[in-house]
Amino acid sequence: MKALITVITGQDGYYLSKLLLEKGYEVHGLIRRSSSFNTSRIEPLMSKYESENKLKLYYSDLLDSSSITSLINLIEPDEVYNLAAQSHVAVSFKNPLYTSQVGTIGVISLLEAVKNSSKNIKFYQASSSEMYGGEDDSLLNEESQFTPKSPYAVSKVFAHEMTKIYRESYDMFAVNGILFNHESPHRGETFVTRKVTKAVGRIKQGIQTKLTLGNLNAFRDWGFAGDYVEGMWLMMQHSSPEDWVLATGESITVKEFAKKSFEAVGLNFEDFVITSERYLRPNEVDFLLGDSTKAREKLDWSPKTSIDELVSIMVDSDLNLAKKDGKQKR
Ligand code: NAP
Ligand code: G4F
Repeated sequence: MKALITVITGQDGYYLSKLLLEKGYEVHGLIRRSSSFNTSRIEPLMSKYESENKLKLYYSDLLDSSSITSLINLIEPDEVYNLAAQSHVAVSFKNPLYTSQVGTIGVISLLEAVKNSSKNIKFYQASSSEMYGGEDDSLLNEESQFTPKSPYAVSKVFAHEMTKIYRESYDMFAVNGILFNHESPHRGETFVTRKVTKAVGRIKQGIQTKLTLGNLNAFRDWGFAGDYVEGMWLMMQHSSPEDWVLATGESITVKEFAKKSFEAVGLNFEDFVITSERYLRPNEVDFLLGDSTKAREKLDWSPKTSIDELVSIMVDSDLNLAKKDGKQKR
């Protein structure tokens, strides 16, 4: 089996490519040109699988439709996983055009290339719980209404609906995975969980003194990214193409996540966390709680990692990184 992952260098790109390589797939991954190295997450996979020709990397960009079409025709993958997005909600308010271009035109380029291929290719679109808008404390499933609150969320609704249109119009195996927040030691450092656990490690090691956050009262349903990529793969193996929610079914506030993280190293959250308007958003998603009954029943998928285990995995990893950093500085 051949999979194409657009793109492979992000958090989910790492966990998904690892899963597929371990399953014996040939993995083809898009990377973007950057002025500095951007493959740090996948380097362990590159050293293990590139020499066996099981992992192949290609420079591209979702906005370069000619390159996307050429690569689909060259690789002829069995499955395409579209993970590419300007995925930071706060940044999407600052860069609405770019966020929207990648999330709309970029996704159509990919859908067109898949549709026009002579091969029957399955397509996965990374949809998001952010599309719901989180206006009240209801449990959200595949039937719940979307009320997007950011340029990011609007572009995800567009891509979600377009994926459905291609599925219904052209009989394509095209699925939307509506994933609630999922985190890991490989999470980008500007998302709140990783920002917290990185700071906890550094404060514990004496190389940082304070942590500045924004809204502490937002609720999120946080799971572990390693569990969620298994759900993505299961959706692609199901007998029919459908839309699926992946979530833990538990929601806690940013404040509770931060408290747990500081407690994990014996520190008190109140002694270190301050808040600043700088990190508030023009429009906030207050409450997200997912109901993944459909995936549990029809895909036999369930999250294996509890919120306390997730905190522990992330804090341990960031504490180790801070120890190394501290040694280098001495
Ligand atoms: P991530 O680490 O930010 O990865 C997103 C990837 O998109 C990055 O590798 C980035 O490339 C790439 N990208 C950005 N602009 C691009 C462009 N113009 N062309 C091609 N690639 C581009 O995010 P993630 O957490 O792994 O999330 C993966 C996908 O799932 C994203 O679409 C995200 O919106 C969606 N999602 C995530 C969550 C979550 O909680 N993690 C929940 C629901 C949905 P670089 O590596 O070069 O920057
Ligand atoms: O970690 P966040 O930036 O994630 P957010 O906005 O929920 O989006 C993530 O999950 C979505 C799925 O629902 C994905 F689609 C999306 O791509 C991304 O992966 O913020 C979480 C909450 C927000 O309410 C934010 O206002 O934390 C709050 N927050 C408080 N202080 C902060 C901070 N967020 C960030 N990034 N940085 C802060 O200092």
